Amino acid sequence: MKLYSYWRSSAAYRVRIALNLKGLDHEIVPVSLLPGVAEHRQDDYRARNPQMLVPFLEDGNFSTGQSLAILEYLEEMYPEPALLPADAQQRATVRSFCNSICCDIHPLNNLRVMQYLKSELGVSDKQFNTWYAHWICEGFKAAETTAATFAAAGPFVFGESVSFAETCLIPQVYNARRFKVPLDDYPRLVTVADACNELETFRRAAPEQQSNDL
Ligand SMILES: N[C@@H](CCC(=O)N[C@@H](CS)C(=O)NCC(=O)O)C(=O)O
Repeated sequence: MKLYSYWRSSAAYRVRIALNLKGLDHEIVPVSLLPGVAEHRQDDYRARNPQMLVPFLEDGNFSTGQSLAILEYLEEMYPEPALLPADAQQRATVRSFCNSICCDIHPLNNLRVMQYLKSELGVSDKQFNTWYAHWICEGFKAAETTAATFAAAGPFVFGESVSFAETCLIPQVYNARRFKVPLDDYPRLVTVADACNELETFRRAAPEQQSNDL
């Protein structure tokens, strides 16, 4: 299995965590998103993934982009250990939590949005940081409320076991810290993130553990 990934990509980080949790053999293929390099916009990569984004997974003859689609694919193809609960209603709750991060926070803050705001609309770094923090806080307020509701159930967002919830949350907390967004109002999210970051499977997926010379 090959995962096309960029060290600082939080969407790729989600999949790196899931691959480690499931213990799946894989090769990480670095794709530089750096302005001026932008391998993801070059013909080779575009031929592979017309969406021109990372992550992108190849598993034998099959390939797909979009981190949530990749997570669902891995769960269906390689069900053990399960990263979704057996119960349909609990699965919907986990997916709802993940979508709030992956669909309602991350897309507003990703690289091409940042580049468009800065270069096309002339937004300053300071204004951009305000924008960035705003969307994280909007999403984290809701995520914190949900996570606090389940806090008694175990060390992770939804109980005793890690699920897709942590594969999505931990990279978003990483981004928040990278952009110095204060996290004091989200104690449960921080507690879960810190607990996950102690685990070897999460540590190996962290940006600092990737090839970051690109
Ligand atoms: N919805 C996509 C988002 C992927 C995404 O935005 N990836 C970023 C890195 S985190 C990217 O490739 N950005 C390149 C760009 O914005 O030009 C997913 O979940 O995989």
